[in-house]
Amino acid sequence: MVTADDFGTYKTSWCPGCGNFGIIAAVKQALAEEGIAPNEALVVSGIGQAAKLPHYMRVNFFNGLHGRALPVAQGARLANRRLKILVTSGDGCTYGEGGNHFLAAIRRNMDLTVIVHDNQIYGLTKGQASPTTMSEQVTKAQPWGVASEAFNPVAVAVAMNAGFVARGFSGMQAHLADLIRQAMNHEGFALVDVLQPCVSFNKVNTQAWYRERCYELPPEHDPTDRTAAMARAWEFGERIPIGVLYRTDRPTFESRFRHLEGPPLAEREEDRAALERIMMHYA
Ligand SMILES: Cc1ncc(C[n+]2csc(CCOP(=O)(O)OP(=O)(O)O)c2C)c(N)n1
Ligand code: SF4
Repeated sequence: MVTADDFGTYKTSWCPGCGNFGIIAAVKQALAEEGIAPNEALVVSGIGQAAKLPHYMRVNFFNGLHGRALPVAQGARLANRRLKILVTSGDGCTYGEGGNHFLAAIRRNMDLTVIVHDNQIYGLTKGQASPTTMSEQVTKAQPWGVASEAFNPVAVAVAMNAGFVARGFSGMQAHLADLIRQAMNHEGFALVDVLQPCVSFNKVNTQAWYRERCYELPPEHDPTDRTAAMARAWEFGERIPIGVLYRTDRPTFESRFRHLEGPPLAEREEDRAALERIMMHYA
């Protein structure tokens, strides 16, 4: 039986009270509840405080560059479909520098669970606005307030017909672990945008701010109803719905390639003679 303890407990460099603690606990809990052992999972991240998550787990992991977790994860997915692949990175990494990769990955629809630690700020680089920082919010780098509208990742994902779109809160670990489990069981691109406080650099969207606003989607919410999902996705202010906003089935990128059928590429013998014949075309 796999337990959360199998993923280890390590000293971190996160600030006491950071939402990353709730997220890492939920990730371990979800993997354990699904019976996925450390050697059966791969966690890919970019750069940032959130992206340190796999450093603090006993699991296969890879750090891409800032904004580049998704290209690495997609390559890994093509090479080894036996691994359960999770992507964990920040809102800056995923929606800012990695914004185009985010859009491309939704279009492609590979089987990945993408967990975005959305603290609405750049934490690692000490408090500049991220794409999800609220308009007019004052930060250390934007002393007159953010002059752009905030990016709404869940609305964009619903608009692009992403197969699974959820929103969680780091302060509700059991609920978040359940969302991550559902995302892992969805075949295709699954987004879990997780609201989390950054106690050091975001003095507006605090633990109390989120706790006052976050409410669980009512049972009558139908996640297959795209219009209803879009309406809930735009609810962000006095009330913020958490749960599975939207889900739909779409063919995965992997299922469109016949040569990916059978054993994972990582386990196949390469055909050097065929490779040499191909290379000769370019000689
Ligand atoms: C290509 C590149 N651009 C910028 C940076 C600097 N940088 C590192 S982390 C970061 C922002 C981190 O914010 P976020 O992704 O939201 O994660 P957090 O630290 O808040 O968890 C930036 C701008 C970098 N390392 N590489
Ligand atoms: S700076 Fe913010 S995001 Fe980074 S560890 Fe501290 S509280 Fe967490």
